[in-house]
Amino acid sequence: MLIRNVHIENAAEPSDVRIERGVFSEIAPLLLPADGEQVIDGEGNLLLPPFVEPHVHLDSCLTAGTPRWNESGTLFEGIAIFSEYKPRLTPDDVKERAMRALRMMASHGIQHVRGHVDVSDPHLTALEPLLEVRREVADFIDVQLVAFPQEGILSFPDGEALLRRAAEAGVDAVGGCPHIEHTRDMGAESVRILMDVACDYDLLVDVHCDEIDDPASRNLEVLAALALETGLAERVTASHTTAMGSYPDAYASKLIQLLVRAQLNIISNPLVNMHLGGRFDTYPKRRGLTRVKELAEAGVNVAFGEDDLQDPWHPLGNGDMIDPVFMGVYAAHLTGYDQLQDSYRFVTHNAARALHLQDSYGIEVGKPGSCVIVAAPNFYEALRTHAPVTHSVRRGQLLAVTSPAKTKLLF
Ligand code: 17E
Ligand code: FE2
Repeated sequence: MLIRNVHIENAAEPSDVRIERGVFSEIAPLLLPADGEQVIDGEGNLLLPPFVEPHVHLDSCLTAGTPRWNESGTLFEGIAIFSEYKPRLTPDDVKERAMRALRMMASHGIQHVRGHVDVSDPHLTALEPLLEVRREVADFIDVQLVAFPQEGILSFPDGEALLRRAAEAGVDAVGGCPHIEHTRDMGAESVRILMDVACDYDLLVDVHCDEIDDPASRNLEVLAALALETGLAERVTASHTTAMGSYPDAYASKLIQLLVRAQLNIISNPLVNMHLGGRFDTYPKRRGLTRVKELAEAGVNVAFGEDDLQDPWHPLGNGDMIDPVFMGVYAAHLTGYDQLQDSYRFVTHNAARALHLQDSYGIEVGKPGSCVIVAAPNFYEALRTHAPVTHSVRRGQLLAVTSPAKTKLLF
């Protein structure tokens, strides 16, 4: 396959890109098509590596309104509603919704997903169907699954045993929810337990950590200290960490240094954090986000996720990574020109790094020939115009094509 006339990752000059046997084989200013070679005209548009959705809940997606809508907009009402939904979960229901959500994501150029599966369920109903989905979608999307103890490891009956059962069943990563545990001590202990499980099963770690507007919620320091101590380091991710938006500056500064040393990844979910955060404030009202800009400037790897597509924690969401970036650059004050141009990294390279995909990810000769064409000459324009992904190519195969909408002014 030959992709002609594309600007690779905001490059000023256009290039041509060849993919052979599923791998990028040539990148040059001008390449001529071989006999019978499939040619895609990039029309001077932007070529990026595929979008990566590093944080989404595949078991709850597309359930919004059942059994009821989250009217308070709090994390806690969301948890209560999904716990009411859990008895209705069936393998078919989980599979059908997850499949539909993954196809939506694929239509927007996402080719890698990290999905959380709630294991605060004595029957682990959602786990087996999602393991099946992971296998069934492998040709169009890579899925990692995280065992996520939504209602706690110590505060939910048999929480640790359920986590270990999920690890045994073949998840890719171990999660936690320490700020939801009954006490601070239990929160810290839950982090120790989940790190033990990760070490025992040689898994990645991705913890819903300190997702609360409470400056006293400080489980991230425990996670980072253990990441350093165990050597799991860059295999560890903390998601949300919204309490950091409420920490005093002196403490935040000390913590950020620890995160840098521990090589921890941070995943922020700007849409859902803005939606759920600040709900207990009158005025001034907090934004609900972690310190995205300060973390990134200090050298911490920060990625953005969408978190939810139409479920008790997010009434909207459609699997388009432009949305969390758009919200994120406003909420985190990353609206300088270069910051806007570079912001695609939150949902491409940075997210790939959090998912440990580096070796197989990126537009470079010798790497898997996977990429997306976005209908804009650079990412600044893509963000401004909410440009669609016109082509999603995976290992040299065209997966999805979208025609941009055209408006004719009738005056
Ligand atoms: N569960 C949780 O604890 N936090 C979230 N943001 C979601 C589910 C979506
Ligand atoms: Fe989440």
